[in-house]
Amino acid sequence: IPAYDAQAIESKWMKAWEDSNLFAVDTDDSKPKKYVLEMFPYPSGDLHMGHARNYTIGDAMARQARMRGYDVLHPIGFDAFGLPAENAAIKHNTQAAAWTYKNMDQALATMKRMGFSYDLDRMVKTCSPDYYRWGQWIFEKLWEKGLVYRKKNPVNWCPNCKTVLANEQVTEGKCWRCGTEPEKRDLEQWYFKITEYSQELLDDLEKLPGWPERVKQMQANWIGRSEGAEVDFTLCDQDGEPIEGDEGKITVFTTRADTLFGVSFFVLAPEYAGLHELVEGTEYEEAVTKIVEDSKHISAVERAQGTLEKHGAFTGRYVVNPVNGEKVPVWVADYVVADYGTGAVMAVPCGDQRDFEFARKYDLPIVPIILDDDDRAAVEASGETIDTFHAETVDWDCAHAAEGTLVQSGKYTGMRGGKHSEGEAAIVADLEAMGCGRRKVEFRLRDWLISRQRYWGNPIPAIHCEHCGIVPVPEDQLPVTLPENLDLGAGETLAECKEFYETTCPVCGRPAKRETDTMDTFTCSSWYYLRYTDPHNTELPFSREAADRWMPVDNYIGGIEHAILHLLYSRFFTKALRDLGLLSVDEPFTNLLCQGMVKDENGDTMSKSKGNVVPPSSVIEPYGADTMRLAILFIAPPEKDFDWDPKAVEGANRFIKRAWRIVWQLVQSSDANVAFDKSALDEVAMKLYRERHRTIAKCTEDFDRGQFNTAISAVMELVNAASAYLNATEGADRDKALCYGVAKDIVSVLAPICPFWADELWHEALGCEGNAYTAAWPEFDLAESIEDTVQIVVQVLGKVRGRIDVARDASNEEMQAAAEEAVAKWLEGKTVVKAICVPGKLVNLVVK
Ligand code: ANZ
Ligand code: ZN
Repeated sequence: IPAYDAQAIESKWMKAWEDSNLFAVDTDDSKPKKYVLEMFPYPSGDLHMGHARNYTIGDAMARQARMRGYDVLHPIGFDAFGLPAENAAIKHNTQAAAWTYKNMDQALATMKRMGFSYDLDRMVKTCSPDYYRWGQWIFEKLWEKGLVYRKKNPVNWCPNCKTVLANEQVTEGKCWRCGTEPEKRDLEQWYFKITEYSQELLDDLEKLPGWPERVKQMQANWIGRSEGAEVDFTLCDQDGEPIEGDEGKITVFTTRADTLFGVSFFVLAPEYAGLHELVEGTEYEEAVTKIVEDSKHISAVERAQGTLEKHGAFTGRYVVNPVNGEKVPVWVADYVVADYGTGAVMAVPCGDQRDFEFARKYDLPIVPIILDDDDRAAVEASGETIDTFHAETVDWDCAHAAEGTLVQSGKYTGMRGGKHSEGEAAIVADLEAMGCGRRKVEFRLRDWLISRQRYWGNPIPAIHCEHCGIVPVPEDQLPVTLPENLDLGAGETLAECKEFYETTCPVCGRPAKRETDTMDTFTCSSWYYLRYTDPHNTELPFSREAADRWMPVDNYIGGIEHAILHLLYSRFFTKALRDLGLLSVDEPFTNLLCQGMVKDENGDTMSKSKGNVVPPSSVIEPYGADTMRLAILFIAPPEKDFDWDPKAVEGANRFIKRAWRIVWQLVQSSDANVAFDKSALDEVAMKLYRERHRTIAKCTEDFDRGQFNTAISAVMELVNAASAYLNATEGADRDKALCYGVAKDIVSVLAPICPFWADELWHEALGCEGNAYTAAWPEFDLAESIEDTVQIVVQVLGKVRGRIDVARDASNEEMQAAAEEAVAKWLEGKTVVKAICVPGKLVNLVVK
């Protein structure tokens, strides 16, 4: 038996696969398609363990799908624009492109070394003009469709990254990339109108049973749909006189119109559009201005969470409550955010905790208008009724009653209150009739701010002309290419690069200025999976035919950190491109597998700064890529985190070597030319035969679910069974066809996991042509794994007296006869009056 020499085998097959272009896509319409995709990497350096895990999972799936007869698309590329390249270029005084291409080459070499079955002819690099050209083209199509617009708005500006951030990119109040707290700046920026799709993005989550529940939940929360109503309040001054000179009303969004009788004050967001006019020149202006200024230093996310101390000031104005004509003071406070609802809130401190805290702090009235069941019971116990209940204030220490009975609420008193309650419906109906309220659905999702003031990204294809306004770059002039000679080290930006921005207006021909913002790199990763279906198309980003042939992606594998941003943006792009007539599907990814993290031996996340990174090369060099792949898949189910364990690598390596030996031994006892004959198998051989069917059945099912660890356990059992067979038949006759068949089975089921190992055995041991990769997945029949006999329990008067083997299909009479024989000594001198038979389980003999 030849020794297992991982390095020699792996370099031999790596070259052979490349030479024969083994992983080129067939595009064979007669076969069902399977699109297996791993989230493409950002080329920040060589691959790390997290990548290795991600791609190993995808590769095992893709390879197995291919063996099972699918036409498989399994591509890779690079998400190559972005700040790290720019920062590295500044630091090392090189070009961002050079840094990026060097890293991509390095990562690619490791991918090949790992044996990943990518069709490299379909590679997409987002920084290459033949890709980003189509990103610009899509931008212009979306623009034509009204899905792109510019707006001046307070935006999140990261002072460290020197660019604006989308809402989604501010996580826990910090820049998602560098952790710096963003500032608010009023800037005119480009937006994608993702909110046009809010409802569909929410509804279609139901079309995704193959996604983890928690990811769908996160998306649903982010989209944040709320059903409620808008209510109009008339503005007035201290004496109840209507205020002139403006619209004269303030509209709020509320999910709790049922609580209108409990409104004891009003709160505007510090950014509320009409706020300044309300207080201008009054004694309240100073205090209000201070709140406005101070709130700029608190992120909208934190403000919306409602956990911070609340600050506010009275504006000197009032509004009239439409349901009871009462005058209510208007405040400004930082816990109300500008970009939700109308930026104004009717405060009901008895029902809303934020309003409650604010009322306590500023000594505003808290009028109980809704009682929960306990409050109600207490009221009734004191002899009062709901109708007569009267109280000016409460002695509670927090807001009560998300749901309960309405009190002190005019004709609505006694109705149920709460979200979507009877009381809410009744009040909204009346407001609608009075013309001062209407049903409203709000979404938390905001439009996607895509402008970035950074160089290394896709230039926004627009031109600013003093005469014609902002016009798109004509299609035949795309792409707008990035200049390569920017002096980033000296701090030069696109906005300072004359050669780039000086241009002429495509409409009037006068001198004009090119847009210098680039697109958020998340725009590049929102459609790369579509470009893979048709990567060389020079007429379109992809043909509809190609997209429809391959989409949706059947298995998408990547990290949970993309649960919101990337996945939501990609879903939006798919829907928008569908509506442009470019493809047919509604959703891009049918099944989503979020792989767990690889942590260090102590359960810490690996990072360069902690110095605890285990590079893939530290396993590949001593043990080989197959061992690495096996270890990664065996150590834990793919969606679970695991702590890196060098022992797992050793264990995987031991198993590979053992399986190698067993396959060779089986082959040496076999003859490929002897036809298999089941009836020739003795009981020892039958055991191995059954194990073979069981293992393949289990592997097939587990691979489908991505549960490689249990599939590998099953293969280990088959290897054990083969070893047991070889031992039991030492020196005796072995079934030649069975030995060959099982050897081939072991190689086949491990081929998606240990592909180099498998191809070496495929050729050298099994003497087969071609590759295990293109061979068929072994057939199985679960029925063949079942033994013909079963063990059953024999009881006498309910006590276990023995166990016997009976034929699986034995009749009750046969079971009883066998049972009586087995426990004869317990039956001496007695008569069996009855036998209770449970087929496959037990016989209970009732005796006298
Ligand atoms: C009166 C009320 C009474 C409210 C009550 C709640 C409870 P969701 O469910 O998230 O949609 N609200 C509206 N706009 C706001 C803004 N811009 N900033 C801060 N809060 C705002 O929340 C809707 C509720 O959040 C609305 O219903 C409003 O307070 C508040 F017992 O109105 B409610
Ligand atoms: Zn012009």
